[in-house]
Amino acid sequence: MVDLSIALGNKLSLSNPILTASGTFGYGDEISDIVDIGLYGGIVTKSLTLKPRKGNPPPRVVETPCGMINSIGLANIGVDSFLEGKSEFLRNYTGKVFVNIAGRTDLEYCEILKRLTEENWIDGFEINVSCPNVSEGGIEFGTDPKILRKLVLKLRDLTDKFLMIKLSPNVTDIRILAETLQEFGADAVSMINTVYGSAVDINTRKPLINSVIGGLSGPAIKPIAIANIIKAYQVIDIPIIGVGGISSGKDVIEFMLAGASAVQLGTVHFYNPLVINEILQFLKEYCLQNNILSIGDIIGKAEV
Ligand code: RRO
Repeated sequence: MVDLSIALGNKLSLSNPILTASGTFGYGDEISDIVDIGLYGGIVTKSLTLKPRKGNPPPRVVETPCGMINSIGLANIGVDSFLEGKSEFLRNYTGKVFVNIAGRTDLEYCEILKRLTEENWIDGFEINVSCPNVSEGGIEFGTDPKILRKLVLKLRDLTDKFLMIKLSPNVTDIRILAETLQEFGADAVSMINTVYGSAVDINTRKPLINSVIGGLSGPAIKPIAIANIIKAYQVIDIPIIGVGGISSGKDVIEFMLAGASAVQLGTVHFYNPLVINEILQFLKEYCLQNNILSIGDIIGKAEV
């Protein structure tokens, strides 16, 4: 028997360390007839804003070597429709529910959190301060430690629920931001959001993505995620949730050795939606073969 459960600090635990990454799984219901979402430790919703958003004009997704670039532009149904239309489904979900929140201002982040924090079926929040694709309310919250501190303090005041903040790799030193989050009360840090990327059609000479620059995800960014996790693990004690190009059980082990307590699967869902089955099988076999009783024992054990 292998124990795949993971405690994320003292506020909550997961039945296994695998979550869905925001933006790749909608609100869980859309995909539930294809994937057994109960197999995940939890799901992270698409970012929610106060009002619904249509997002950026197409083309807003393009395939690249070992990855994809997106510029969705925070398309989402908005907090009211989320509460009306998705709560019944998510209330009956057996894993943990993390709602990802994005705002244009501190006030907007706070307003959304206030509306959601009383809902007993929501286990925690992922605060998106790292969207590369919007002109307001994206990455600027997550690149300046002073702005980040102000936001986290306000959000911490409003909820006792699990509060994780998703950081961008598009910064000089992620350690300073991770330390800021720990100091000002975050329960966890998720990293990394997508990496700035672009692509140009050599015949039309036009960018392959309408907004020209988008966010690169998929296996191409895995080494970037691992490097950032190794750096952050050296300076913080709160759990790190690893995300960025994970496509196999082997990748999950690598992220956990680097310092991640849990991980999120994103882009892999677009080409292998049933990957969770393979990953859980691999994790159990890896633990058995290496005499690991509890998978949590490997967190941060890379000899770096
Ligand atoms: O919606 C998006 O364009 C988007 C978001 Br909110 C994000 O956080 N990361 C990303 O790559 N795309």
